[in-house]
Amino acid sequence: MTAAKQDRLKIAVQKSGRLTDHSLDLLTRCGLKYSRGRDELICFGENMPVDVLLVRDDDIPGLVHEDICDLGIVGQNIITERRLELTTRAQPSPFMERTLLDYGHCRLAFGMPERDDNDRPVDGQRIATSYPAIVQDFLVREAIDAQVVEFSGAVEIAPRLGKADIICDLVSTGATLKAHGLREGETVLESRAQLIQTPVELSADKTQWVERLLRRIDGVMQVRESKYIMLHAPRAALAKIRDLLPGSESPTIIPLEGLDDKVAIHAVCRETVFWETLEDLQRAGATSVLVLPVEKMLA
Ligand code: PRT
Ligand code: ZN
Repeated sequence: MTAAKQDRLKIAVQKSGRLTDHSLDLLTRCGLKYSRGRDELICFGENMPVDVLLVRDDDIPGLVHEDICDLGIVGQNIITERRLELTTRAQPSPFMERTLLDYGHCRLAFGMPERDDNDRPVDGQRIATSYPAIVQDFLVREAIDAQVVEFSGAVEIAPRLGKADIICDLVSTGATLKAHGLREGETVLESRAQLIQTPVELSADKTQWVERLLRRIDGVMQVRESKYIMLHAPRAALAKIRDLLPGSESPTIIPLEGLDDKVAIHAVCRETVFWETLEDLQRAGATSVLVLPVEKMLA
């Protein structure tokens, strides 16, 4: 392998699943242009020294822990499970947990049969889950004497099969639990996608690229919610209008030629701008209100 090749960053991303499109879109928005290898397992970065490995999500923490990949994008559910597993094997920091991303939201929660009045397991119950380490950790912390039954898939059917009393699984809308006659109980872990980094120290070049990528990721996430608002406002209503602008710290106030009692206000709003806000602004005296998308932002 040439030195140049060794210095390319390798990022592991889910090959095909709920995180795939979001993760590839994020990297594209960070400026990465790539071509897909013939085996469809590697995307070669064309304009940055960054290659993307497409793998099963469960393999990502291991690839990063073993320093086969420098970075990985995967759900906190899998990161936490793997971290707990490795920590019990005396590997205290198997990878560095870096930026939390704004997609892949779900929660790991208990699901109980309707007849069970509790929201969490009680002593003596059996819990079916694909997250044995997280559930075991919860039981120890809460001093509950229940038994974890590991299931690799279709956890929801375990109670009906008589294999468990309750389950602990990922929930997003709750429809799957409902369809299996289960009620959602206590949440054990809130999860979204996160970037993890190898525990091994990176070369200076790679470190620079990682930090650059992280700054761009922050920029992309800020931009998703952000809007640029322009409006005209009576000077007298300035304070009220500034208060109404969602998530904007210091708007730019510009005088208007020939109009002493009015100013133009330009502001970046870092929160969703709803129609209701625009109507409130109008009621406060704002006119010529324009809301524009923000394409790129570097803090
Ligand atoms: O093939 P590979 O192993 O890579 O994929 P996978 O099938 O293991 O994972 P995938 O693509 O289903 O999910 C990838 C990641 O998305 C998960 O690890 C979570 O971090 C995140 N995520 C977000 C979810 C959900 N939402 C989700 N709803 N992962 C799974 N689910 C499943 C859940 O297991 C249950 O079966 O959806 C069902 C519940 O959904 P609701 O909407 O009915 O509540
Ligand atoms: Zn998986």
